[in-house]
Amino acid sequence: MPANLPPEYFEAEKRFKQAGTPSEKIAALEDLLSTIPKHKGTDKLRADLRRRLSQLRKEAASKKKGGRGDRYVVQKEGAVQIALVGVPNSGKSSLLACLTNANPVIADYPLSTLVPLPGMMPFEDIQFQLVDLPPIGNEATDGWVSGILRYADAMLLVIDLTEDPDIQAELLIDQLDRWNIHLRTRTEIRKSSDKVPVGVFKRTLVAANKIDLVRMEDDFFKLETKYRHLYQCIAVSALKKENLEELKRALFEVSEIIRVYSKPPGKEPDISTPFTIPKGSTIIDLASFIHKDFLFHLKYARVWGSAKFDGQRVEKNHILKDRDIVELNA
Ligand SMILES: Nc1nc2c(ncn2[C@@H]2O[C@H](COP(=O)(O)OP(=O)(O)OP(=O)(O)O)[C@@H](O)[C@H]2O)c(=O)[nH]1
Ligand SMILES: [Mg+2]
Repeated sequence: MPANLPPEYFEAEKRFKQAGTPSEKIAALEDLLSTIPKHKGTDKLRADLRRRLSQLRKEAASKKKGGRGDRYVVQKEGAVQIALVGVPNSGKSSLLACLTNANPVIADYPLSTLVPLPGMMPFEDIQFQLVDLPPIGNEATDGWVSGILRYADAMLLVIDLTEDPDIQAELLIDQLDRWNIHLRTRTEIRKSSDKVPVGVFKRTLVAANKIDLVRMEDDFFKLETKYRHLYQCIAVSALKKENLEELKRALFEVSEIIRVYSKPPGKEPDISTPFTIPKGSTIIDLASFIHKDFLFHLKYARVWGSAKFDGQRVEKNHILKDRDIVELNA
């Protein structure tokens, strides 16, 4: 056991030991992992815990229908999994219907969505998976909904502009915080003395829906002014299909991924199916993403796009940019 673990580790460890259902165990273990400082001395502990986490996730996925908290698991597809989060009737299902190929129930009564429904949203040459969910704050579904949220890559908060939008946003953020699901803010700058909250951190975007029913200047700007330093806010109308292209682009940006096309040496690049990797990834990251063996055998790489000139040989720590074409030479 490394000597310099913070007190939060021991609190989280206690909760992990007390966790009952598989989904509680997964949640507690994720929290536990987030408390461990990253350095050489903790490598082994983190690796051990990650192995246990992946084992628990596998068990939960193979069960699918189980106890309270793990009734549903949505298998990830596409570049990023984005969960729709909102109060009843805010328009989550309506947005899913106009952004993806899915056909959810849309109704003017609250609690019309009862089970998770994924749909694929095309954006340029990649696909995002959106997951429609029942509203937050419903005791019957909150258990498994929170389980899905912890596992998703990003959150799309869907706010109904006709119903006290800033109270809705506050309510959602507070509830997520209570589940130790924290919305990652735009700047995320912390002083070293700040206590880092236990839990998972999610990329977040706010879709302020039903702009067709309210005045942009009054209702949307009020919400935006309050939250724009934390999360990007986009005014949309699912009903009138307004601003949906902006919403898609913002989802791409908030996802912080880049597209990279691979080019076999001496051949044309494959520009039909890009690899999607995190922003800031290097040649080494790309090679290990494609195949571990690549990493060991990689001799050099050429890049078209972010290099000074096309086809330039670059260092292995060269940082890739969206839409780069890369030739890996083993
Ligand atoms: N005017 C207007 N109505 C909308 C818009 N988006 C959704 N609605 C309406 O709002 C109501 C609720 O929409 P849903 O998409 O079912 O809302 P939801 O968030 O999925 O609701 P739950 O699943 O019950 O949480 C329906 O009557 C929709 O037609 C919009 O942009 N403008
Ligand atoms: Mg719905």
